[in-house]
Amino acid sequence: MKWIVLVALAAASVAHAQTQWKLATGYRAESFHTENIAQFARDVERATNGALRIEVHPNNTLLKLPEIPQAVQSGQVQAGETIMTNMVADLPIAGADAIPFVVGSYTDARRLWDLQRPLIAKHFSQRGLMPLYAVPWPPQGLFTKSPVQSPADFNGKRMRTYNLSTRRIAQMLGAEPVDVPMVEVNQALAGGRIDSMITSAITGVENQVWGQIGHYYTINAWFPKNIVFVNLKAVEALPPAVREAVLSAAKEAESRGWAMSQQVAEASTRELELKGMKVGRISPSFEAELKRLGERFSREWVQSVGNEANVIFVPYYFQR
Ligand code: PCA
Repeated sequence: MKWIVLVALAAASVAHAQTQWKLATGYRAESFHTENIAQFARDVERATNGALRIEVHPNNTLLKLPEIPQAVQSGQVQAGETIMTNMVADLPIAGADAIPFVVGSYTDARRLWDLQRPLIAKHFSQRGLMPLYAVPWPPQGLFTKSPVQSPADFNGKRMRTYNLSTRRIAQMLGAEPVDVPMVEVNQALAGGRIDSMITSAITGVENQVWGQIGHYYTINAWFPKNIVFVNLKAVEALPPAVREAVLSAAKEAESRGWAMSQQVAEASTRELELKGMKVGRISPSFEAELKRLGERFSREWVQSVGNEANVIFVPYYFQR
């Protein structure tokens, strides 16, 4: 009996020395974002000699993508990843990177993130969260079953959306928004539930959309970012050296992730073409119409955010 108690005590003290975090994401393990997270977790484990282990749960297995921020906030899991624009209802400033045609390159995306980050950190900390790093998806392009010439071609058609921001854009185009998680796009297409979508080339590749969708227009509409974050109390509970190791691995994950995104952007657009899709530009008149829609979206967004929008966009345009 005594032995059993001793063994149990020893096991408890080992468990105490090693902290285990669960990190939930809604994207597939093979997704470049998730591969980057897995590398981050390995880096943390190595740098801390196993004092902190981060267990990655991809593909909506532990939590569905939209539930992740709340679950990390409540401490149900210690860490998570979401697409920042998913948080726009609760945190309007997070929607800054889904405003169409504001960010046109990775350099712009970087400048936007540098300006956004302090505000995001402030709002996250008010919610008991801490951002670790953010990585953009490749630019958002337009996938359509049939060729499109103007917003009229979306009338009565169903457009796949992935959050509030994309839903509003679909409505502005006159399409019916249909929410489909990223990992179910292929099924939705096969089931005839969607006719078009705005997302990255890599999302088209991951879902092998070429069987169902013929056209990809490189409209470069926006560069949404995924953000990896952690429960503030969980960070504060770490010994200082371990905390430092997390922050330094996060910094590396951020620069590695941006490089991956850029590399993936080119490779996946080529891949769509290789699979026989028509990849190209939209007509200048359609582009002009889309830009007007973008401006309308941006006015609505600024109204929903208020003054903080200026904190980001005054310097963003001023430094250009
Ligand atoms: N892929 C994700 C989000 C943005 C992107 O490029 C999706 O389609 O859900």
